Amino acid sequence: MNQRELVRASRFLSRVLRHDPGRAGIRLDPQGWVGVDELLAGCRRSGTRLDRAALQEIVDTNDKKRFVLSADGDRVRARQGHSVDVDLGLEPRTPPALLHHGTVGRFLPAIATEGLRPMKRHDVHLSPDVETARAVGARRGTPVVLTVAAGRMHDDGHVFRMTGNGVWLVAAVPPEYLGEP
Ligand code: HQG
Repeated sequence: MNQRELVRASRFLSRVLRHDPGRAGIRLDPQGWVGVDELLAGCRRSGTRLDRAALQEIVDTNDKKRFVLSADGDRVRARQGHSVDVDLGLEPRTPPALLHHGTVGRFLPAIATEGLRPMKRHDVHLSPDVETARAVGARRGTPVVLTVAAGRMHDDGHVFRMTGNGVWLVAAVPPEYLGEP
């Protein structure tokens, strides 16, 4: 598979493993896993070329390590970013004092009153470093990076989790914990 086909297959995987498994005629288990054989068959049926080697390559080389194979290699899932209901089984963890969220100016008035909400995803996604947050915000325009007082939130009882690729997840961030760096 060439690079373009790999990117296209990777986008398709994001869609079916996070948002719309029905598009490939597959079902995710409650933890978000699907059997590799079932996934590959579903991709074939829905017209996306993907074989075992290409899947492995996507898992290994995806820029954000969005996907992970089970230890035995029989199952695969997205690490985070789902809109379908899954329980990723991530343990609560103590976050660093500060985390960062990249967004754009047009959302700031709503964020100032409502705080950060997960919108279509399960959780608000936060980045440990400003650079990553800036890149996340830049997907939508000129990025604005907000600082989240994660340590203080944690002390106040908010539950944080971290995915295997370093993204921090929290249900919501009330406005009193937000600031600009
Ligand atoms: C904004 C990508 C109005 C929020 C990225 C964001 C990340 C509000 C958008 C990951 C709001 C939601 C997540 C409020 C939040 N009012 N707007 N109260 N609260 N927002 O895509 O953080 O490529 O769901 O600022 O790289 O942008 O998918 O979240 O702009 O890691 O692997 O509403 O998705 O990773 O957008 O991105 P998203 P996000 P992947």
